[in-house]
Amino acid sequence: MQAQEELKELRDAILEADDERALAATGRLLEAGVDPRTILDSGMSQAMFELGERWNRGEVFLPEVVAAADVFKRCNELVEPALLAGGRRQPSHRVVMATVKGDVHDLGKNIVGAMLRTAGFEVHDLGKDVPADRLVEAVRELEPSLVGLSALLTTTMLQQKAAIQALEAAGLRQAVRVLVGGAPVTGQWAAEIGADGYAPNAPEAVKLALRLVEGAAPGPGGGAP
Ligand code: B12
Repeated sequence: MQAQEELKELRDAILEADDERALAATGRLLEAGVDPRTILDSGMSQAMFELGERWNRGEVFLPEVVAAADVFKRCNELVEPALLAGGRRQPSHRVVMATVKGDVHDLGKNIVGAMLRTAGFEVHDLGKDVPADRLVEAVRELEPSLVGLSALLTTTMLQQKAAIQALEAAGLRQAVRVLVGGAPVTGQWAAEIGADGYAPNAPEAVKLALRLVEGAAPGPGGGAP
């Protein structure tokens, strides 16, 4: 099978929440030497995007989405080691990633974290549904160069603002660059809440992160910006 057909097979299998087929397609794509980023972007993420469209049209319901997200995670377990194996491994800047409070969507955050790791960042993932005070605590302790905040709901986008305000209140805002992302997030929103940048997807997030830390020396605290 050609890579394009195999990617379609992967998308179809995720949409049908058929884990056996999805894992087999992922395995074949990796064996064929297809770039793991292509598998993530053109295969797995596209399937979730299509699923969202179907959800909007009322063609699928929550249980189907839960099942597909589960298959996505299992495929990601195969892809992530391949992604990391191809990445740069030198010590670099530290990043703290989190999905904000009230939000349990973590597939996109995980991809961004994995791609940052391949670009040489040291990523500390706080998980999902992370309250601002836990983020503040982690920033104080880990002294990262960057913070990445993911939000997938229009309601939880507000928590990105709350997190930035909490960093400000703790006197830590100047010490880190804050990146925001997630399907409903825009550059305009990022500017409005005083974030340092927004990226629409993982490859762009890596470019942005590299740009933001450019010129800052990596150090024990992950490099001060
Ligand atoms: C999968 C999914 C779920 C899964 C999540 C599983 C998981 N472990 O993540 C489950 C079933 C749990 C779920 C639950 C809900 N969901 Co939901 N979900 C989705 C769906 C279909 C796909 C999201 C996804 O994983 N996409 C694939 C990943 C790879 O893409 P991504 O997350 O956008 O990430 C990329 C970029 O955004 C960016 N990025 C992401 N984070 C970051 C961070 C930084 C710093 C940067 C720079 C970039 C970046 O890079 C990523 C990689 O390229 C979306 C539809 C959609 N179009 O987004 C709805 C969607 C987000 N959900 C929606 C809703 C309503 C819900 C529920 C409220 C449903 C309910 N009634 O319970 C709950 C909310 C639960 C909660 N409190 O969070 C709505 C949101 C509507 C809105 N405007 O607010 C959507 C849009 C679907 C719809 N009907 O329109 N959901």
